[in-house]
Amino acid sequence: MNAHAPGYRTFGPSDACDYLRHLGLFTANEPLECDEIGDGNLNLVFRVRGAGKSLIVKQALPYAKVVGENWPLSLDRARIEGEALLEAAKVVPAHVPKVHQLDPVLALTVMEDLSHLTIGRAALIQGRYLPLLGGHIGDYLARTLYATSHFALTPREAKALAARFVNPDLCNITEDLVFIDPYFDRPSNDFPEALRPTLERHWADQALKREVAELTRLFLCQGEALIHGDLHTGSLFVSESDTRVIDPEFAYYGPMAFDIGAFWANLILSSLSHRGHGLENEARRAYRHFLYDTLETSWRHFERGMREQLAAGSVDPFAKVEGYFDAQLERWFSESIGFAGCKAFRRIVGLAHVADIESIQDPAIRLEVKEDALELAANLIKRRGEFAGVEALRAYLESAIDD
Ligand code: SR1
Ligand code: MG
Repeated sequence: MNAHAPGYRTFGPSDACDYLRHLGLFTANEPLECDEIGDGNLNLVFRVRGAGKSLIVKQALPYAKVVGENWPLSLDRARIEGEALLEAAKVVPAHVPKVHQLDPVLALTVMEDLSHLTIGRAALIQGRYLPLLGGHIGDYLARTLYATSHFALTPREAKALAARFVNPDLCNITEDLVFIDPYFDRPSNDFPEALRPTLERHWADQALKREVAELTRLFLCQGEALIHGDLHTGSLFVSESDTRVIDPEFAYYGPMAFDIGAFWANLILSSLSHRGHGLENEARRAYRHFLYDTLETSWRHFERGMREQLAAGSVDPFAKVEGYFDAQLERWFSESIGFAGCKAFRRIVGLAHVADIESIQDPAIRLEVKEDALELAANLIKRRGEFAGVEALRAYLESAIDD
């Protein structure tokens, strides 16, 4: 229960069934099966199955599930998530789950069940090839980010939209867990003691901290577009032919490159992690090739999509000034690399880790991968302005991860 939210109550499986019956999404007498399947950090997720269909009821808890009731969190994130999915559906309906109902009082969203697909992170750990993933994510990024930016909206329209997505609690999680805590010896951090000497070196690196401070400032101050805010591979449902982006509860008006960097960080961590997942040399190299193709394709689709939309019309009077949009693309590119570094660094040091690396069975390899991830992440952060283009970034990753 949350004293600040009249009408809110925490659901159990039978509440989820009754709720869907009440909405007429299932008939009154239809036998239903319901399981709580949430494995994320923050919410309850019920899958309700009837004779011919299956739906998801996702409900926010008034605290962070992963930590407990002593970390209260605004229930408004459920409205933000549902509304962000509806905004995305206006421009990329093929890449988000269909929303059937949004209930801000009960802090829940009823949506399409995508369990015929696989969570992106699990697919990458299994070494599955997803030939359309990079293009789909690049398209998703180009469409969602352009549509909510000042290239597509007047300043007044953008401010009205931004006002609906003020998300201080969830932004604060990112501010602390992604940008601040991992660069200091803080109690929320979680790392093996064997990593401490390496971390002490990074913590003493003033150049690294200066660049992280600048990227933090962008996250705090650069409200360019409605971003997903947590676009890691666990926020994707995938198959060989389908890609859906889920979980935009961290959505707010922020730097576009934060979403791009989040996706790239998770591809890079996957690439590093395959040292410990049993693929033979050639198979590992081939799989890394696929991961870098995915990164490169996501950027190419993003860039092409942004240029196409700009050519089709922009409300920004400077949009077609020679060199202006090219400069924006260059900025988004280098910022994406920097944010990728931050998102990779936090997954090694901070509170929330990634299964790609934690599931490596051999502790020595796991530690080695963590050391390498930190080194690579720090370099991406510090050297983000040095890459001439996505081929150069790819070449750097290929040379840095070459075991
Ligand atoms: C307390 S929440 C920890 C992490 O889970 C989410 O997916 C976000 O990445 C957040 O930082
Ligand atoms: Mg999530």
